[in-house]
Amino acid sequence: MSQVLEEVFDSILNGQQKLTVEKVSQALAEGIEPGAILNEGMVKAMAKVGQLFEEGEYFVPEMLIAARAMQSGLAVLKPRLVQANYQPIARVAAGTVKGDLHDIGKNLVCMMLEGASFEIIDLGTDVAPDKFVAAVTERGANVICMSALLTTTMPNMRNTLEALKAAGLREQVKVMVGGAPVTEGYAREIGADGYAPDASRAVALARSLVG
Ligand code: B12
Repeated sequence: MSQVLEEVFDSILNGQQKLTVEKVSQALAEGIEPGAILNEGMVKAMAKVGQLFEEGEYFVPEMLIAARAMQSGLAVLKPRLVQANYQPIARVAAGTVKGDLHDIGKNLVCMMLEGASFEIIDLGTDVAPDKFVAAVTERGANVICMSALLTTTMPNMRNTLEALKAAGLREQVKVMVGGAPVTEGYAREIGADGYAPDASRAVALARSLVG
Protein backbone atom coordinates (compact mmCIF):
# COMPACT_ATOMS: atom_id res chain seq x y z
CA MET A 1 0.00 0.00 0.00
CA SER A 2 1.34 3.49 -0.78
CA GLN A 3 2.37 5.67 2.15
CA VAL A 4 -0.57 8.05 1.86
CA LEU A 5 -3.10 5.19 1.74
CA GLU A 6 -1.55 3.77 4.89
CA GLU A 7 -1.97 7.19 6.48
CA VAL A 8 -5.63 7.28 5.41
CA PHE A 9 -6.07 3.81 6.96
CA ASP A 10 -4.36 4.85 10.23
CA SER A 11 -6.23 8.14 10.53
CA ILE A 12 -9.59 6.32 10.31
CA LEU A 13 -8.49 3.60 12.69
CA ASN A 14 -7.50 6.30 15.19
CA GLY A 15 -10.65 8.33 14.57
CA GLN A 16 -8.72 11.45 13.49
CA GLN A 17 -11.35 13.30 11.50
CA LYS A 18 -9.25 16.28 10.35
CA LEU A 19 -6.28 14.12 9.44
CA THR A 20 -8.52 11.78 7.41
CA VAL A 21 -9.79 14.74 5.39
CA GLU A 22 -6.21 15.93 4.86
CA LYS A 23 -4.91 12.51 3.85
CA VAL A 24 -7.78 11.72 1.47
CA SER A 25 -7.24 15.12 -0.19
CA GLN A 26 -3.51 14.43 -0.40
CA ALA A 27 -4.15 11.00 -1.98
CA LEU A 28 -6.42 12.61 -4.59
CA ALA A 29 -3.79 15.28 -5.26
CA GLU A 30 -1.21 12.54 -5.77
CA GLY A 31 -3.43 11.13 -8.50
CA ILE A 32 -4.53 7.96 -6.70
CA GLU A 33 -7.79 6.56 -8.06
CA PRO A 34 -10.80 7.41 -5.83
CA GLY A 35 -11.80 3.72 -5.90
CA ALA A 36 -8.39 2.70 -4.55
CA ILE A 37 -8.53 5.32 -1.79
CA LEU A 38 -11.96 4.03 -0.84
CA ASN A 39 -11.26 0.31 -0.93
CA GLU A 40 -7.63 0.08 0.09
CA GLY A 41 -7.50 2.90 2.62
CA MET A 42 -10.98 3.48 3.98
CA VAL A 43 -13.07 0.30 3.74
CA LYS A 44 -10.14 -1.78 5.00
CA ALA A 45 -9.81 0.52 8.01
CA MET A 46 -13.47 -0.06 8.94
CA ALA A 47 -12.98 -3.82 8.65
CA LYS A 48 -10.03 -3.52 11.02
CA VAL A 49 -12.17 -1.47 13.42
CA GLY A 50 -14.73 -4.31 13.39
CA GLN A 51 -12.00 -6.84 14.11
CA LEU A 52 -10.65 -4.80 17.04
CA PHE A 53 -14.20 -4.51 18.39
CA GLU A 54 -14.64 -8.28 18.21
CA GLU A 55 -11.33 -8.77 19.99
CA GLY A 56 -12.42 -6.45 22.78
CA GLU A 57 -9.79 -3.82 22.01
CA TYR A 58 -12.23 -1.26 20.67
CA PHE A 59 -15.57 -0.36 22.22
CA VAL A 60 -18.57 1.55 20.82
CA PRO A 61 -17.01 5.03 21.31
CA GLU A 62 -13.93 4.02 19.30
CA MET A 63 -16.16 2.55 16.58
CA LEU A 64 -18.15 5.76 16.52
CA ILE A 65 -15.20 8.13 16.18
CA ALA A 66 -13.70 5.90 13.49
CA ALA A 67 -17.05 6.01 11.66
CA ARG A 68 -17.06 9.82 11.90
CA ALA A 69 -13.57 10.00 10.43
CA MET A 70 -14.72 7.64 7.64
CA GLN A 71 -17.77 9.83 6.89
CA SER A 72 -15.60 12.99 6.72
CA GLY A 73 -13.24 11.27 4.31
CA LEU A 74 -16.19 10.11 2.22
CA ALA A 75 -17.45 13.69 1.96
CA VAL A 76 -14.15 14.63 0.29
CA LEU A 77 -14.29 11.63 -2.01
CA LYS A 78 -17.94 11.92 -2.99
CA PRO A 79 -17.61 14.50 -5.80
CA ARG A 80 -14.98 12.25 -7.38
CA LEU A 81 -17.09 9.11 -7.08
CA VAL A 82 -20.24 10.76 -8.34
CA GLN A 83 -20.02 12.16 -11.82
CA ALA A 84 -23.11 14.19 -12.55
CA ASN A 85 -25.27 12.74 -15.27
CA TYR A 86 -28.77 14.02 -15.84
CA GLN A 87 -30.67 11.05 -17.22
CA PRO A 88 -31.74 8.91 -14.27
CA ILE A 89 -31.99 5.21 -15.14
CA ALA A 90 -34.42 4.53 -12.29
CA ARG A 91 -35.53 5.97 -8.97
CA VAL A 92 -33.98 4.15 -6.03
CA ALA A 93 -35.21 4.41 -2.43
CA ALA A 94 -32.42 3.32 -0.10
CA GLY A 95 -32.41 2.86 3.64
CA THR A 96 -31.00 0.92 6.57
CA VAL A 97 -33.75 -1.24 8.01
CA LYS A 98 -35.63 -0.63 11.23
CA GLY A 99 -33.58 -0.91 14.42
CA ASP A 100 -30.28 -0.47 12.59
CA LEU A 101 -28.23 2.72 12.64
CA HIS A 102 -25.26 1.68 10.49
CA ASP A 103 -25.20 3.87 7.41
CA ILE A 104 -21.67 3.98 5.98
CA GLY A 105 -22.24 1.06 3.60
CA LYS A 106 -25.69 2.30 2.61
CA ASN A 107 -24.27 5.77 1.92
CA LEU A 108 -21.56 4.27 -0.25
CA VAL A 109 -24.10 2.28 -2.24
CA CYS A 110 -26.13 5.49 -2.70
CA MET A 111 -23.06 7.41 -3.90
CA MET A 112 -22.06 4.75 -6.39
CA LEU A 113 -25.60 4.43 -7.73
CA GLU A 114 -25.87 8.20 -8.02
CA GLY A 115 -22.60 8.20 -9.95
CA ALA A 116 -24.07 5.58 -12.27
CA SER A 117 -27.09 7.79 -13.09
CA PHE A 118 -29.66 6.44 -10.68
CA GLU A 119 -31.85 8.95 -8.86
CA ILE A 120 -31.58 8.40 -5.10
CA ILE A 121 -34.17 8.87 -2.40
CA ASP A 122 -32.16 8.40 0.79
CA LEU A 123 -34.52 7.27 3.55
CA GLY A 124 -31.74 7.24 6.14
CA THR A 125 -31.44 4.71 8.95
CA ASP A 126 -33.95 2.86 11.19
CA VAL A 127 -36.41 2.76 8.28
CA ALA A 128 -39.67 0.95 9.10
CA PRO A 129 -41.36 -1.20 6.41
CA ASP A 130 -44.18 1.35 5.91
CA LYS A 131 -41.62 4.03 5.02
CA PHE A 132 -40.25 1.86 2.21
CA VAL A 133 -43.85 1.30 1.07
CA ALA A 134 -44.49 5.06 1.12
CA ALA A 135 -41.36 5.66 -0.98
CA VAL A 136 -43.03 3.60 -3.71
CA THR A 137 -46.57 4.95 -3.41
CA GLU A 138 -45.77 8.60 -2.72
CA ARG A 139 -42.40 9.14 -4.39
CA GLY A 140 -42.49 6.69 -7.27
CA ALA A 141 -39.46 4.59 -6.37
CA ASN A 142 -39.00 1.63 -8.70
CA VAL A 143 -36.01 0.08 -6.91
CA ILE A 144 -35.62 -0.45 -3.18
CA CYS A 145 -32.23 -0.93 -1.53
CA MET A 146 -32.21 -2.26 2.00
CA SER A 147 -29.10 -2.41 4.14
CA ALA A 148 -28.63 -4.28 7.45
CA LEU A 149 -25.46 -4.67 9.51
CA LEU A 150 -26.91 -6.50 12.48
CA THR A 151 -28.12 -10.09 12.47
CA THR A 152 -30.94 -8.92 14.73
CA THR A 153 -32.25 -6.41 12.17
CA MET A 154 -32.00 -8.62 9.07
CA PRO A 155 -35.56 -9.95 9.63
CA ASN A 156 -36.82 -6.44 8.94
CA MET A 157 -35.82 -7.00 5.32
CA ARG A 158 -38.30 -9.84 5.16
CA ASN A 159 -40.89 -7.71 6.98
CA THR A 160 -40.46 -4.96 4.40
CA LEU A 161 -40.91 -7.41 1.53
CA GLU A 162 -44.09 -8.63 3.20
CA ALA A 163 -45.35 -5.08 3.64
CA LEU A 164 -44.75 -4.42 -0.07
CA LYS A 165 -46.70 -7.56 -0.93
CA ALA A 166 -49.54 -6.64 1.42
CA ALA A 167 -49.75 -3.22 -0.26
CA GLY A 168 -49.98 -4.91 -3.68
CA LEU A 169 -46.69 -3.31 -4.82
CA ARG A 170 -44.29 -6.22 -4.97
CA GLU A 171 -44.60 -6.68 -8.74
CA GLN A 172 -43.84 -3.06 -9.57
CA VAL A 173 -40.62 -2.67 -7.63
CA LYS A 174 -37.21 -4.40 -7.63
CA VAL A 175 -35.74 -5.09 -4.22
CA MET A 176 -31.99 -5.31 -3.53
CA VAL A 177 -30.45 -6.22 -0.19
CA GLY A 178 -26.96 -6.01 1.30
CA GLY A 179 -24.82 -5.36 4.36
CA ALA A 180 -22.07 -7.40 6.03
CA PRO A 181 -24.21 -10.24 7.50
CA VAL A 182 -26.49 -10.55 4.45
CA THR A 183 -25.83 -13.30 1.90
CA GLU A 184 -27.03 -14.32 -1.53
CA GLY A 185 -28.80 -17.27 0.09
CA TYR A 186 -30.60 -15.05 2.57
CA ALA A 187 -31.70 -12.74 -0.23
CA ARG A 188 -33.16 -15.70 -2.08
CA GLU A 189 -34.81 -17.09 1.04
CA ILE A 190 -36.71 -13.86 1.75
CA GLY A 191 -37.65 -13.36 -1.90
CA ALA A 192 -35.53 -10.30 -2.72
CA ASP A 193 -34.60 -9.72 -6.37
CA GLY A 194 -30.88 -9.48 -5.71
CA TYR A 195 -27.93 -9.21 -3.36
CA ALA A 196 -24.51 -7.62 -3.84
CA PRO A 197 -21.51 -7.80 -1.50
CA ASP A 198 -20.22 -4.28 -2.19
CA ALA A 199 -21.13 -0.94 -3.67
CA SER A 200 -19.65 -1.43 -7.12
CA ARG A 201 -21.38 -4.76 -7.56
CA ALA A 202 -24.58 -3.10 -6.27
CA VAL A 203 -24.38 -0.84 -9.34
CA ALA A 204 -24.03 -3.80 -11.71
CA LEU A 205 -26.93 -5.53 -9.99
CA ALA A 206 -29.17 -2.46 -10.15
CA ARG A 207 -28.41 -2.07 -13.85
CA SER A 208 -29.26 -5.71 -14.51
CA LEU A 209 -32.53 -5.48 -12.56
CA VAL A 210 -33.86 -2.45 -14.40
CA GLY A 211 -32.24 -3.16 -17.76
C1 B12 B 1 -18.93 1.58 12.33
C2 B12 B 1 -19.72 0.57 13.11
C3 B12 B 1 -20.66 1.03 14.03
C4 B12 B 1 -21.01 2.51 14.17
C5 B12 B 1 -21.96 2.89 12.99
C6 B12 B 1 -21.79 4.30 12.53
C7 B12 B 1 -22.48 4.55 11.22
N1 B12 B 1 -22.83 5.81 11.03
O1 B12 B 1 -22.70 3.69 10.40
C8 B12 B 1 -21.71 2.53 15.57
C9 B12 B 1 -20.68 2.84 16.63
C10 B12 B 1 -22.87 3.52 15.71
C11 B12 B 1 -22.12 1.07 15.72
C12 B12 B 1 -23.09 0.65 16.62
C13 B12 B 1 -23.37 -0.68 16.87
N2 B12 B 1 -22.76 -1.75 16.32
CO1 B12 B 1 -21.54 -1.64 14.82
N3 B12 B 1 -20.15 -1.75 13.59
C14 B12 B 1 -19.49 -0.84 12.91
C15 B12 B 1 -18.39 -1.52 12.04
C16 B12 B 1 -17.05 -1.38 12.78
C17 B12 B 1 -18.19 -1.03 10.63
C18 B12 B 1 -19.44 -1.03 9.74
C19 B12 B 1 -19.08 -0.31 8.46
O2 B12 B 1 -19.33 0.87 8.35
N4 B12 B 1 -18.40 -1.01 7.54
C20 B12 B 1 -17.89 -0.41 6.30
C21 B12 B 1 -18.94 -0.45 5.20
C22 B12 B 1 -18.36 0.17 3.94
O3 B12 B 1 -19.26 -1.82 4.94
P1 B12 B 1 -20.77 -2.38 4.90
O4 B12 B 1 -21.61 -1.59 5.80
O5 B12 B 1 -20.72 -3.85 5.05
O6 B12 B 1 -21.26 -2.03 3.43
C23 B12 B 1 -20.75 -2.60 2.24
C24 B12 B 1 -21.46 -3.89 1.80
O7 B12 B 1 -21.97 -4.65 2.88
C25 B12 B 1 -22.48 -3.46 0.81
N5 B12 B 1 -23.80 -3.03 1.24
C26 B12 B 1 -24.18 -2.40 2.39
N6 B12 B 1 -25.49 -2.12 2.36
C27 B12 B 1 -25.98 -2.53 1.18
C28 B12 B 1 -27.26 -2.49 0.63
C29 B12 B 1 -27.49 -3.03 -0.63
C30 B12 B 1 -28.85 -2.97 -1.20
C31 B12 B 1 -26.42 -3.65 -1.34
C32 B12 B 1 -26.68 -4.26 -2.64
C33 B12 B 1 -25.13 -3.70 -0.81
C34 B12 B 1 -24.92 -3.13 0.45
O8 B12 B 1 -21.85 -2.37 0.16
C35 B12 B 1 -21.12 -1.59 1.14
C36 B12 B 1 -19.97 -0.92 0.48
O9 B12 B 1 -19.10 -1.78 -0.20
C37 B12 B 1 -18.93 -3.01 12.01
C38 B12 B 1 -17.86 -4.09 11.77
C39 B12 B 1 -17.91 -4.71 10.39
N7 B12 B 1 -16.86 -5.43 10.09
O10 B12 B 1 -18.86 -4.59 9.64
C40 B12 B 1 -19.63 -3.10 13.36
C41 B12 B 1 -20.77 -4.12 13.58
C42 B12 B 1 -21.68 -4.17 12.37
N8 B12 B 1 -21.49 -3.55 14.73
C43 B12 B 1 -21.87 -4.44 15.56
C44 B12 B 1 -22.58 -4.17 16.76
C45 B12 B 1 -22.81 -5.36 17.69
C46 B12 B 1 -23.05 -2.87 17.07
C47 B12 B 1 -23.88 -2.45 18.29
C48 B12 B 1 -25.02 -3.41 18.69
C49 B12 B 1 -22.86 -2.23 19.44
C50 B12 B 1 -23.48 -1.90 20.80
N9 B12 B 1 -23.24 -2.79 21.74
O11 B12 B 1 -24.13 -0.90 20.97
C51 B12 B 1 -24.43 -1.07 17.86
C52 B12 B 1 -25.81 -1.16 17.16
C53 B12 B 1 -26.43 0.20 16.89
C54 B12 B 1 -27.63 0.05 15.99
N10 B12 B 1 -28.82 -0.03 16.56
O12 B12 B 1 -27.48 -0.01 14.79
C55 B12 B 1 -21.49 -5.87 15.11
C56 B12 B 1 -22.72 -6.64 14.56
C57 B12 B 1 -22.73 -8.09 15.01
C58 B12 B 1 -23.88 -8.84 14.43
N11 B12 B 1 -23.55 -9.97 13.88
O13 B12 B 1 -25.01 -8.44 14.42
C59 B12 B 1 -20.35 -5.58 14.10
C60 B12 B 1 -20.22 -6.63 12.98
C61 B12 B 1 -19.03 -5.50 14.93
C62 B12 B 1 -18.57 -6.86 15.43
N12 B12 B 1 -17.58 -7.43 14.77
O14 B12 B 1 -19.09 -7.38 16.38
N13 B12 B 1 -21.41 0.27 14.89
